[in-house]
Amino acid sequence: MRLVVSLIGGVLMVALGSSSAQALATYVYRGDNFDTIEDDDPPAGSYDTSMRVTVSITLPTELAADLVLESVTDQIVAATIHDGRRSFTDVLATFSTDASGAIVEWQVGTPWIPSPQLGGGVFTRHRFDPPPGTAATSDSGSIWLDPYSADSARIVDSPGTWALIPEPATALLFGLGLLGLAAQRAGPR
Ligand SMILES: [Ca+2]
Repeated sequence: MRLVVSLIGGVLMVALGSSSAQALATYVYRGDNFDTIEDDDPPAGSYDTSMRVTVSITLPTELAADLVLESVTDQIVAATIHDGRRSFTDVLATFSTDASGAIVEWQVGTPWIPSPQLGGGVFTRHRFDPPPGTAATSDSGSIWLDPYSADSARIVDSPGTWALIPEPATALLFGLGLLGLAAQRAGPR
């Protein structure tokens, strides 16, 4: 059994080594809670101040350094944007990054969904517009009916945070590889 575990671990380590160049990069956004709610009836239900915009975007590689409002929409491997009530997988994303590749500006959202169907969308934006240093920041979710009836939620001037998380499959392989190594070291001398 120990030998089998060691062999599996070794194979996984080799697989990890050969595929690391293609490791995916997933960026996760957590907005701050909405502070402004508008509620009509219809639509049924309401946003509330426990809700927020959250985003997950998986790209083929980590973002390059020093991007300036660069669209990555065409590179998205998988994405979800959620406003507390609805989730969407059709996502538009534009980023600026600093010298270390960290996200410093963004415009991320769903394409606008037109009325008279259940329309609306989700949006997070943190962007520095001229004059330099002037931040325009807002997160919002909305559900629209035609005509003139809408639920919406937003928070202004309170940007959330982005985090780069390990691609799950890669992390799993890495963990199994470490287990294999540990089993080898614990084996008979
Ligand atoms: Ca409502």
